[in-house]
Amino acid sequence: MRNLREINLPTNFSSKARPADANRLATELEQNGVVALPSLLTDEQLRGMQHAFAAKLKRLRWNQFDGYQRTEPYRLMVEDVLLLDQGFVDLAIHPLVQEILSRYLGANYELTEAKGWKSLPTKKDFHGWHGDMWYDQNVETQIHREIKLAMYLTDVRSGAFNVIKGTHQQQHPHNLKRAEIKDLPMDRRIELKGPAGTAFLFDTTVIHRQGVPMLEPRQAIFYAYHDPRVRIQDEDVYYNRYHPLLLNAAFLGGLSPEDQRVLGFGNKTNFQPAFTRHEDPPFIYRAYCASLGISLRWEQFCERMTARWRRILGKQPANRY
Ligand SMILES: O=C(O)CCC(=O)C(=O)O
Repeated sequence: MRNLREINLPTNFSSKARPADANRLATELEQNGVVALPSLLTDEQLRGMQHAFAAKLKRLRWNQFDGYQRTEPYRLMVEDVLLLDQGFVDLAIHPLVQEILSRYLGANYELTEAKGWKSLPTKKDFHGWHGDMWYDQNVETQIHREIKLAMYLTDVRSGAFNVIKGTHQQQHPHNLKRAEIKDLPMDRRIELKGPAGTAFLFDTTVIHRQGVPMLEPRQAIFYAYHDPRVRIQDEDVYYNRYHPLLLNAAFLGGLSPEDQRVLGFGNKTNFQPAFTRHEDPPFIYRAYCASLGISLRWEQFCERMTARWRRILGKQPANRY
């Protein structure tokens, strides 16, 4: 198996993208379906992102407590990371990333999803070889192009992103069956281990997966770029997966018209007015809501009782704030 060091990995780039670098990296992406990027952010930007991401991972999102979402056993999901820190936005519209993407995806691509997750240690093979399904394969005959930009926020020594070089743009993306996996050219497998800040681009039709085993927790972000005019598969419309990006006004200073276009400013193509999730929340959610109502009423009762006793005993109420 090849590893990250064996695919060209330049060490440092200024924030100005040189056309020759972009050409070389776009060519490698075209050939292999994956390309490792040079260091795109400063240490300070990376630290800001790690700090903000770790804060979201402190607790499960609930009521007024912001946090991660958990819908599967081995990953804690952090949605809409562009809200969290300037670095996440700077990465999304980095000049070198834009130069490569416009070569590979054409002029109409946008950033359509920006999220990340903490993968928990496990030996379980829960996320097998696949290409990412996103467009409606019932109506779209063409194999559409989508690129993901990935960046590790922790050092990754196990459970790294795995990819089979050169398998992109050959078939509509799907989860591979056992028989297909048997025929994969495993001599072209690359495992992208690397320190925090390691970034790479891949065509999401390339056969890829999270590596097993995952021996220590891994934090990473994955941004998806594609043409938002392509019809999305029903499942993703149902869950409103490719909703317009949620952004933080504090991080949107100094954007060029092209940055704004990439971030989808003013594009309502995939906006679903008054969207709410279609499925009913599980029983545990209703139990939480009921217990919240009871605990709020109990709190109010206790406050009233305390106030009454203070009046009886002639004491001033304690300042709560
Ligand atoms: O988490 C990983 O390493 C794999 C990510 C992946 O399969 C995906 O983003 O489609």
